Amino acid sequence: MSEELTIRKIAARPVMVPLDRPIRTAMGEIPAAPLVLIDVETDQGVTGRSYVFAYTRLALAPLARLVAEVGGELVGEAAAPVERMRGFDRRFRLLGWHGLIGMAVAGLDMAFWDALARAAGLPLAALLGGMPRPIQAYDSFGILDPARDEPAILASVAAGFQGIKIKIGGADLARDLADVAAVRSMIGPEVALMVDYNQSLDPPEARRRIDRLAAFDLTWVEEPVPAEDLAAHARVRAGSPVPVQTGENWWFPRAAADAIAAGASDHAMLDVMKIGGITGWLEAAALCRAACLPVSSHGFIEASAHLLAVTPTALWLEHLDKASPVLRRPLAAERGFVTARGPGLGFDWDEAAVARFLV
Ligand code: SMN
Ligand code: MG
Repeated sequence: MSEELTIRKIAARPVMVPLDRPIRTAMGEIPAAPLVLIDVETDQGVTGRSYVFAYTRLALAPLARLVAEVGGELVGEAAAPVERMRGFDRRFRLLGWHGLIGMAVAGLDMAFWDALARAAGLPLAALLGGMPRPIQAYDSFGILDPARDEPAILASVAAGFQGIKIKIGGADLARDLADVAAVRSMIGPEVALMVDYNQSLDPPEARRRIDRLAAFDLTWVEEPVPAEDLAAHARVRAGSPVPVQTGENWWFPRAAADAIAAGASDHAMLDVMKIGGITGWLEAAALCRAACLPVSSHGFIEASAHLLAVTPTALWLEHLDKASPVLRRPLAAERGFVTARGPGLGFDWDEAAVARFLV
């Protein structure tokens, strides 16, 4: 067996992927998923793949360009993610790497890990020393129109999901209460219910609303206040009758360490892109374990299923699908559980669909 994989070529393709359910949040709507599809070809014939999510179409072309430019500098280097991460830390230390740079770095990291696991003929979870195992998933909804969305929520519960998340905060407390009450009565007392404010409140308003929502037995209240304001999260959390969840906007493991130190959250919700790829997730998961924080995932179903399988304090996988239309064999939930699949991260592009959605 050869000792290393050498990067031959890195391609980045921007696509706009239609969403079954547009992502409606208190801070704006995402009608379709702007994704950059990354292919890392190696001299050994193995190709590593990943995708990153640009949130807004405005960021899509610049992100694809950045992945290609950063990738261009790596030709001839080993597809060794920990080594490459060390190189990125030097390369971008002066600029700083929140934002697009960090997204590009994370996407490349994921593709390198995919290549390594494929070269070993293993699912990523197995390469990391674990085993793919069923992870309980909650189905993730946006801001609701309760009458219109009731069939979809009932269908999720009928399909076996043991948790449902909705977004709230688009209007006043009365509307939050009405939406939460409606969903609690649709799903019954046994199914977990989470709510997500997407950073839309200030601490006093957050406490006022959470105190009233507590009657609905919520599993967590997510990002009630701006994500980077760790002190505000800590203030809301102190004495909150509902556990606070945050983390999808932690950029790299350092931000996880800062949030833990600030006592900002009862839970951790890691986004494999913003946390710094597979390498960043593993470091953040170790911090969360040491701090006894349960870890759930944010988006990126395929990679998260592998990572939660090796995360000591794994709790929930967020079932929020952005990529299925461009994947050859989309990873589906079964009776409310998602089990990672190999080889590698376990996906290949449906090239006909990619051609249709290419920007
Ligand atoms: C979310 C926000 C933006 C895009 C995707 C998902 C969200 C969540 O906060 O938790 O699902
Ligand atoms: Mg969220």
